[in-house]
Parts: sequence; C-alpha cells; structure tokens
Amino acid sequence: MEKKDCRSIFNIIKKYNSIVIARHMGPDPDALASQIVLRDTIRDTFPEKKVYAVGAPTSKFKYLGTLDKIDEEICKDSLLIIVDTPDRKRVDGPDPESFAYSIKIDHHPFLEKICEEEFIDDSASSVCQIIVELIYSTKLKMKKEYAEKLFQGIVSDTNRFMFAYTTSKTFYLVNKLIEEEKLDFTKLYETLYMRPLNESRFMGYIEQNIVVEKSGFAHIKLTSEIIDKFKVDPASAGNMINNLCYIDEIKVWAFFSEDNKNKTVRVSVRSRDIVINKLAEEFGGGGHKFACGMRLANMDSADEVIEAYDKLCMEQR
Ligand SMILES: [Mn+2]
Repeated sequence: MEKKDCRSIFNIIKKYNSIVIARHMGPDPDALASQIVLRDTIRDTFPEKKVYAVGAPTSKFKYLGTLDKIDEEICKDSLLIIVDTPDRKRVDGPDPESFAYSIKIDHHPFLEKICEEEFIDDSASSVCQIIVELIYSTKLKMKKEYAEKLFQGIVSDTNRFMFAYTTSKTFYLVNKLIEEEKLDFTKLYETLYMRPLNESRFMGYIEQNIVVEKSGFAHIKLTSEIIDKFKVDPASAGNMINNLCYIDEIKVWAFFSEDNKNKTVRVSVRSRDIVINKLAEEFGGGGHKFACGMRLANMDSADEVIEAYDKLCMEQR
C-alpha cells in the first residue's frame, strides 16, 4: 500500500466517531488479526471513538481477541471498514449501504466494488501486512500485542513466507515488528500451529486417501461422517491443505468438506504454478491465483468441479 493511501485511510478514520470493522465469513488468522488489531489501535489512538469488530467468532482462533455485537441502529452514522474480502457475498456483517461511509482494505485481486472507496494492494502478502504499513506510516499506535497478532496473520497468509507474494517488503516490515516490539516468534508459531492429535490423524487420513488423477489434479471428498469420526471441525481441512504443496505427482489439489451445520460444501483449491482462481470464479467462488475456494450446495456437485480442474491440469501438461 502506498504511503498516500495509508494517509487517506487514516484521514477517513479520523472523521468518524463510530466505526465498524467487518471481514469475510469463515475467517482465517489474517482476516481476524487485521480486523481486531485495526479496532484496538483505533481505540488506543482515539479513546473517544466507538470501534467495533463484527462477524461470527471462531473458537479455534480465540487467542486473536474477542468480537463485538452491534445494534443495527448505529450503522447509519458509522464508517464501515471491510478487510480481506473482495466480494459482497462473502462479507460477514451488515450491508455496506446502511452505513454513512464505507471503505475496503484488501489484498485480493479486485472482484467487485462494494465500498465507496477501495484501497487494494494485491502485491501485499496479507491484509495484516497492509495494517503494519498503515500503523507505521500514520499516528496509529503500535504495541507488542498488536505486533504479535499481525505477525501471526502474515505468517498464516504466506504459509510461513513460502508463497510467491511474500516480498522484500514483507520481510522488511516483519523485521521491523520483531526488532521494535521484541517478538518471541518461536512462541507465536507454537500458538498458531499447535493442534490436537485427532487433527494430525485426520491429515494422515487425507494423505492416505486423496485421489490423484493422471493430469496431476488431486482431490478428496471429506463427508460429514469422516469429519465426525475424526472429531474435527469442517473448517479444519481448509487449514491443512497447504501441507500437500511439494508432492511430485500433484500439481493442483482440492479438498471438498461437507459442513452439515451450514448446509454447504466448502471447497479449497491450491496450486504451485497453474492459475486456478478463474475456474473457481466460474463456480461462484474466487481467491488468489494459486489459492482459492468456493462453496457448493452439496457433495453431488463436486464431480463437476473435479472434472473441470482435471481438464485444466490436462491442458497445462
Ligand atoms: Mn488475507
């Protein structure tokens, strides 16, 4: 994000006494950390402002902080900030049109305009990276607790600095965080990656059972019976998908996880170098070039997606 954009965001924040911060459904550490730190630093810098972070909470990431409930009443006089969300249908929160003003801060490739002003830097590794820049280039306050959460968001979105949109700027900003806020980053990795044995066994099940096509496309259907058997959360498969990154026979891989509670099938797709997000958009999903996803009404529609990705991989051979 350019300095002038950071200053514009700061000037908009300054103007409103009530601010609501929203992000995407099924939040990951980048969405939650950027949302919560932005709320807390605004509260810290401007104690007279009312600032809320909204959306469904996730117990798995409760170490990143708690969320707020709001009265719809307050929207009309408030500024809405949407982070980490490229399209309207994925926003977990109230309608942007019910607010006095709305801005988007994102690093996803542009999909649609949902706010009055949009600040998008699709060269940034994560929204947390943008928030670090925003804080360091304005009067917003940084402190150790914020630095720790922002570090975790960056690490999570870059898969420990392995993804291609990790840049020298990412390392520069992370270096500044570690140096100035004296982060104990090995401890932070522990919080981020510690998991129960059943999740690890579930990963073992995936590795044993994933189907690999001749094209290099690999896929697995994780039905609710399997998810229940391993006592894992339907969202947890999505967090494990990066583990299959460096396998000779696999070029593109997808997990289909059935979520009975929300009556949906979450699909996560990853790739090393074949662009996969355009195809996801055709199925109503989206995301980054090499990491994207979609939701399906039920497992019956999975085969259509499998066929399409198999064909895409075949064409790229
Ligand atoms: Mn993100």
